[in-house]
Amino acid sequence: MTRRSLLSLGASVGAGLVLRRPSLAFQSGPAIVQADLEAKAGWIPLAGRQAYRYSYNNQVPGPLIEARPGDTIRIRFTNSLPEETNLHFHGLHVWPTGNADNSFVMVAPGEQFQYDLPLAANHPGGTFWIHPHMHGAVARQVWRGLAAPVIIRAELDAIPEVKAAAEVVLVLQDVTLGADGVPLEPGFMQQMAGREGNVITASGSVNPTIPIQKDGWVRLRMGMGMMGGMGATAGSSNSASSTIATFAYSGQANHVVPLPQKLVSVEPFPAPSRVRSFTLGQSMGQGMMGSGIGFGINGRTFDPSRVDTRVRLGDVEDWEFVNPMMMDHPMHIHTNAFQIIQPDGSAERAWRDVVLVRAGDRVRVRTAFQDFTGKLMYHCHILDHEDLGMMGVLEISDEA
Ligand SMILES: [Cu+2]
Repeated sequence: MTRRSLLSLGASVGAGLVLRRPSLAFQSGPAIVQADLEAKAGWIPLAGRQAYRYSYNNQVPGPLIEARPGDTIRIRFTNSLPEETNLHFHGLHVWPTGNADNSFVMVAPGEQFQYDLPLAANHPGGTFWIHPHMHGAVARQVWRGLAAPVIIRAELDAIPEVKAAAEVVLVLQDVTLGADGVPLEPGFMQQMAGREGNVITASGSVNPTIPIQKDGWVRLRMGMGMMGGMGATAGSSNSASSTIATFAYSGQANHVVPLPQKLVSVEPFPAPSRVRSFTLGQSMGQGMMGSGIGFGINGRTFDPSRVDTRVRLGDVEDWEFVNPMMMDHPMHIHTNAFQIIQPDGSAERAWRDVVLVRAGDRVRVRTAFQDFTGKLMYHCHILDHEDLGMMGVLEISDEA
């Protein structure tokens, strides 16, 4: 690669793609992290043309929200879309009720809603994201562009070797535009398979170039949009590869930093008090297509007025997702992270908020219903499947 091409590639980096290094200026006490988010429809450049998108603050993806344990995230949300929407805070361990991560809230067009999310002092660090959770419209709204990254900085970020790395947030999104620049809605068969776009962006750009220092470390944080493309097991584009982003050397690190010897420890849960089984499948009922066929869990299509699973605050349970279908389903549980039970019966020492359950397979996860009571959701994160009804309501209460 010539110097000239390197320079021109360097100039193509999207604004804000490379974050500053996590600074030490983080020693002050808890704060209120306040942001104004406006969901709106409009024309935004995408892959060299104008595209009709839904955005937060005219940006696709939306602005990064960054907080620390103990902080309160306060979002003054305005819905300027021509339809109802709301916000879900994917992966955060916060109240699922009131004006926190409450997926039952619906914000009408022209309305405002203030979200308040107090983060506990022991909230884990990580990369999370905001997306709408408007049942029946989630896939379309995310497809049109609604997603924003959230970073919680905690003990992992304080490890010197981690702190020394340059940090890059890659929000991965895909969409297919029609000739008029409006995102194309897929047909029913594509919804069954999980829609896949032919334009793939990383933090809003097609194949952006990310400068990295020679001998330096880069820490990638990725937020995945549709979670589609894992849906079909046959005849899909899974076998095709696409370049999502390109790294190019730019400068030299002053000195070589070693990899950290240890990251953060993840403690195993105590033994579960109960094992539940969730079978993923098609179900009769009020399918979104009006055909009477929907997707469901344990034979039931999502109904926001029904509680499917009742658990007790503080309990540890194993949940087994059974997938007899011919397609994969990445399963997501709101509010409480989980650990995957491995073939030898031990719990993986890692926190997850989504687990991929492959066609014909079953996966067991272990979770604890900690800190928060209320109703929340668990669902397939192929958003078309969620919209088709592969979602249930969990109620956590402090009674038996
Ligand atoms: Cu699914």
